[in-house]
Amino acid sequence: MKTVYTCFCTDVIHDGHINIINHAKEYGRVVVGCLSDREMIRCTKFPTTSEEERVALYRSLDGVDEVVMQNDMLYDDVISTIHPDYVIHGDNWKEGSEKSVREHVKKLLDEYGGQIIDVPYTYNENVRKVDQKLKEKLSMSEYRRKRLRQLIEMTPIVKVMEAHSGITGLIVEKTVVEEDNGRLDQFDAMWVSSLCDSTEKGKPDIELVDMTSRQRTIADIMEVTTKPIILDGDTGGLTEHFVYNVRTLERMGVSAVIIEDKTGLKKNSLFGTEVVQTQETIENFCEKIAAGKKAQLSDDFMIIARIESLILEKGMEDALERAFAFVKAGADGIMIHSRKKDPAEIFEFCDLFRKQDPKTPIVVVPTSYNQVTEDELAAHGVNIVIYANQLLRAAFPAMQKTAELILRSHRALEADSQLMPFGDIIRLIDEL
Ligand code: SPV
Ligand code: MG
Repeated sequence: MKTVYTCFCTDVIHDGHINIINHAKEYGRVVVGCLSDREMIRCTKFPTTSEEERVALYRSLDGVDEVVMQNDMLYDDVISTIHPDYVIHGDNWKEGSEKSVREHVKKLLDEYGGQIIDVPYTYNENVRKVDQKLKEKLSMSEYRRKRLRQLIEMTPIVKVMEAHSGITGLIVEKTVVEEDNGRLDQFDAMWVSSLCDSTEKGKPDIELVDMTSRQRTIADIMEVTTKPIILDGDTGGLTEHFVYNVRTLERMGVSAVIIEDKTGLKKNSLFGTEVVQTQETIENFCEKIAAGKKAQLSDDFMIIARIESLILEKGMEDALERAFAFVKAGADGIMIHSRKKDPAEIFEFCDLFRKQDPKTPIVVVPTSYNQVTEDELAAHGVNIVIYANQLLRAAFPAMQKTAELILRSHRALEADSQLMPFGDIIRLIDEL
């Protein structure tokens, strides 16, 4: 009896999956692989059910003889243990981001004479509806909100990119790359930065753009995306206001707010000690955290305390004292910020913090120490890395250059070669 293997990475079974099983049955014993959570995330398919639930679902299908876990998106683990005679898949993997996966599987099978069977991809109204429903489910506030906590458990480091509009949200949502080793990767979540949200509106980063406006930016992003959102909540404002904002944010489906331990007129941290900035007392900031935690209704929402001691040159001991106090007051995570050109003080903080607290998530923003890699950060116990402003900083010089070129040329022709073709921009956004 031959063995036919197929990998499923879905929470819902539709006509396409049934079609694959029916084809597979004709060739032999059908083994279905359940792609692990960790790999599903990297392939842009965030699971809405657990691995156990998916395994049970696949087991219940007519025609399936065995279900196994697949822990590698490139199939190395399952092919080396099962040695299937055939790997069967929808022919959509011949194109797009999964093409490299198919090529890798083919190489593995060629080594012992295994074969790929490409089944014409089923795309009908039922499949379209199921896909749409899944997408909608992921964008619902209760699913989106808890996704950050799930990601912290599922992946060694959660990769967060800034978004400050619908279109930048779409870039974070949809950008997928194929790495040199053939694996796919993508961002896990979005950061709604006070710097970018303010700069986009031509305003300084001094808590001038009010919470109603910040919520409008979040709503714009949420309308077209499904990934979780972390809000840069600046100082959190008055505690009496913060508690209302916590309720609003969690109701919207925001996963976390990060508030920084400053008081008075807040300026951007990257100014450091060049401008007057006052750190809040430990006692007052703990009260704000505790009030926020008391106000929130769901278990999913996270209030993360951001420590500015290293930015304001108050020393490592002060940073650590604050970190432990903020966690005790109820903070769900700690963000430690630095504007040094290398990550030494961040590593030192993380190592010392982790000695006493192995679990509380650590968040970092490597804007100035940008040589650091995600693997290095994860090795020091960091759970979330935020790329806080790079999309905005990439767009601004491109726009400025184009404005200058048109002004200088007294026409638009000279700028055209640097621009996205008109046909592409009008087709960029999917209509419902
Ligand atoms: C932001 O992105 O607005 C931040 C991070 O708060 S930083 O600009 O580095 O202070
Ligand atoms: Mg900010």
